[in-house]
Amino acid sequence: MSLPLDPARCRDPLLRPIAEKVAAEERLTPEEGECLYRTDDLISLGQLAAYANERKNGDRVFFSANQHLNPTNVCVLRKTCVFCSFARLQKEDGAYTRTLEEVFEEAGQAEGSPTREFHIVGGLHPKLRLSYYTDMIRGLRDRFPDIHIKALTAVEIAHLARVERTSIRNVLVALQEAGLSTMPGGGAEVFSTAVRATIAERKLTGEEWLRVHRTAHELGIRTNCTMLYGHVETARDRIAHLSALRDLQDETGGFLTYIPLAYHPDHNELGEELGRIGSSTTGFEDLKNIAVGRLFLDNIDHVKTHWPMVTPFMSQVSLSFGCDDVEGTVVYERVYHEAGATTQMHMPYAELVGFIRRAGKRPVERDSLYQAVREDFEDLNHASGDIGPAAGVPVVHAA
Ligand code: V47
Repeated sequence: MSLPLDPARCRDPLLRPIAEKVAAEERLTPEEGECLYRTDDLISLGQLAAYANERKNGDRVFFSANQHLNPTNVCVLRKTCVFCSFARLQKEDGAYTRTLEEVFEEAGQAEGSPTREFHIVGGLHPKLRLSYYTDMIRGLRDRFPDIHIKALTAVEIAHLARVERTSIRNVLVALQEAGLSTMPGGGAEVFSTAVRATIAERKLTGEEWLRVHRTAHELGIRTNCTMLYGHVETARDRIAHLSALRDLQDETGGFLTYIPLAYHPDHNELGEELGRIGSSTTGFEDLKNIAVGRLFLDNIDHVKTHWPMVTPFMSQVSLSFGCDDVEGTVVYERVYHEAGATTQMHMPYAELVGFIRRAGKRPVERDSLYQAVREDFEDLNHASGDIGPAAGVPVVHAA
C-alpha cells in the first residue's frame, strides 16, 4: 500500500515530514501530535489518517448490535463534574435508580432483536453496593446467556472499591466472576490535573483511571479508552492524554478501541459558564479528533465514532478520516441526550448497514472483541447501498 498523497503536496508544510513518517510506519512524537492538532489542513490530515486506518482495517467498518443500559443517574459527583448533564443528586428532579427487575425488563427488549452486547454505565450512587452490580450482571447472564456484558467505567469501579473498602482488583474480580467481560472507556475526560480541577474536581485522577484499566487488562478484561474534547483543554493536554493511553497500550495491549467524545454543553454548569449552547465542537474539530487519534495511537487497532453524539451524518464522514467503527444500534442513549443531543436514540440494524455502505465501506457486524460475526447483508432491504436519501438514511430529529 502506498500513501495516497505525495507528502510534498500537503498544503501545510509542517505536515510534510509527518506524512513521510506515516508512510514509513514510524511512531509520531508528542510534538508532531500537537502539530496535527494545530493544522488547518484537514484534508491532508484526513488522507493520512484514512491511510493509517486502511492499513489496519482495510475498507471494513465495524458495528455492534448493542443496547445501552443506565441503571442509575444518581451521582456523588453531581456538583463537581460540571460538564455532565446526566447526573442527579438523590433527591433532585429526574433522579432515578432502577430496581434489578426494572433493569431486566429494559434489557428484555433484546429478546427477538439481534442484540449481542449490553453496554452498562451509570452514576456513582452513594448507597448502591457491589452486590447490586454483581446481581445485575448475573441476572442478565442467566436471562440472556448469549449477550456479552460490557459494564462500568473506571470511575464506577474506583467508587465501588471505596464503598466496599476493598481494592480495585477485588471489585474487578467479583464483577468478572459475575459475568462482566469487557469495560467501556468513559470517565477518562482529559488527564491533565489543571483541566480536571476545572471540569471534574473530585473525580478519580488520570493516574487512577489508568490504574483501573491496567488492573483490568492484567485480569484479561479488555477495555476501551476515550478523551472528552471541546471544552477548556489545549492541544498539549490532548496529546499528553493520548500519550498516556499509548504508553499503557504498549505495556498491556488491553485497549480495544479509542473513542474521542465531543463535549455537549446543554444543561450543564460548564456550558453555562463558557456561554455555549447547542454544540461546543465543530465538524472540523470532530473530524480532526478522529484523524489525530488514528495517527497518534498507532498501537490501538480501532477508532470509534459515537453517532448519537456527533450525529450520524458526521459519523459517516468520519469513515473517510480514519475511523473504522460506528458504535452500534444503542437503543437508548441518555448521557448525550441529557446534554442537548438531538439525534435519534436507536439506529436499527439495517440502517447501520446502509449507512456504512453509503460511505463506500464494507460493513462488518462484530462481537465485543472485534471478531467478525456477520459480513453478508444481502437479505436486508436497507443494505442495498444505493446512493441518495433512500430508506435507511438515519433520521435526525430537530431540536
Ligand atoms: O464518561 C458525560 C462523557 C462518557 C458529557 O466505551 C460527556 O464503547 C460530552 O464513555 N458531553 C460516557 N461527553 C460515554 C462513554 C462511551 C460512549 C460510547 C461508547 C463507549 C465505549 C463509551 O460521556 C462519560 C463522559 O466522559 N460525557 N457528559 C457531555 N456533556
